[in-house]
Amino acid sequence: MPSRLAKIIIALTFITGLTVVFYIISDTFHTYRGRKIAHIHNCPLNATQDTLFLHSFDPIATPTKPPTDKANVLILTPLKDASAKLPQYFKKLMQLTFPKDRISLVYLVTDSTDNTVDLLMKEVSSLLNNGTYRKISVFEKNFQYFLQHGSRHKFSQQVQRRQILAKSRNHLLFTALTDEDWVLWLDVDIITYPNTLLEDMISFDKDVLSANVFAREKHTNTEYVYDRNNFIETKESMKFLTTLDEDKILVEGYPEITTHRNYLGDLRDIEKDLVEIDGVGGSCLLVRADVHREGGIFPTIPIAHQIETEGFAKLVKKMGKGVYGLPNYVVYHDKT
Ligand SMILES: Nc1nc2c(ncn2[C@@H]2O[C@H](COP(=O)(O)OP(=O)(O)OP(=O)(O)O)[C@@H](O)[C@H]2O)c(=O)[nH]1
Ligand SMILES: [Mg+2]
Repeated sequence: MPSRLAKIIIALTFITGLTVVFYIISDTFHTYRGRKIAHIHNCPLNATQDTLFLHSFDPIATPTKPPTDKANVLILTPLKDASAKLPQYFKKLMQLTFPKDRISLVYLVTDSTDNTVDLLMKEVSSLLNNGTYRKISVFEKNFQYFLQHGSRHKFSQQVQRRQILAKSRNHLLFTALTDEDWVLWLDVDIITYPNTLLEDMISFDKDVLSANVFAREKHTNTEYVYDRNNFIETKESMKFLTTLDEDKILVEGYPEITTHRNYLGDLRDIEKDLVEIDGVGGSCLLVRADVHREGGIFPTIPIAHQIETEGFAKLVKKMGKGVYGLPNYVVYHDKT
């Protein structure tokens, strides 16, 4: 039988052993829990050695560039009172050579007083017989914005018209964009373009890229520059901008304002495939989808005196994105 002293020594040894084991377990557990909680609640933007471990919790994968032959494209077209233009738009769209199973098509119709929605549904149904698109969706929303007949091109209407168009583009974008790699903004009245439009524009691999938009006179077939929102600032235009009140909004193509800018349209036939530009139109505009995800939207209030698509260009340039135009890659706007 152990003596009383021996019993006390055995008991003390057992208790000390238990304490040490508990300490080791609790320290490990505490440290693990501490890290996990700290990482989840205080996730630093730039990973350091210490925090690399937490990135296994990050559900957003590091973007990797898909090869061109795997890229998915979202084609977005806002629509209003567009029934007269839809047949030609879809006829042309079906001729695109880009694989249909990597094309998503999404439409937003707002404040239409004609049968745009009905006709759109018919066109979309016949598209479904033409090949398997990745996704086709149609949305409708009303802003209660109705212009008087014939006043769409009036200078006095332009700021409000473009603000509503900016809202429409933003709603369309936020509703439509999921996992696509590229977004092509294509207006319903762009009636002629190469069938290889998507392959051609994607191959330049730019953040934002606009085609050169022209129109043809009906009788003479003479071509003229249509979209002056694809512009390039000059020394004079930059000086002019400094004279404006902060909230002044500029629009192009109106004799009421001389902005002193150069236009992509006037650079047609120069010996360059690509030029950097400062404003863009949305008629035929390819955007790397991450540019939108990172904050590239269509401003309804002026950014550097521009809203909607030109405001988008100003905004994304401030974000450090590259904005380019294709002087020799011409698409045609319907003669309105
Ligand atoms: N959802 C929506 N789409 C619109 C609205 N206004 C125009 N659109 C569409 O947006 C695209 C560009 O509009 P346009 O009216 O052609 O703009 P624009 O090219 O500056 O003007 P035009 O020179 O008259 O062609 C087209 O696909 C139109 O159908 C609007 O208020 N809401
Ligand atoms: Mg148009």
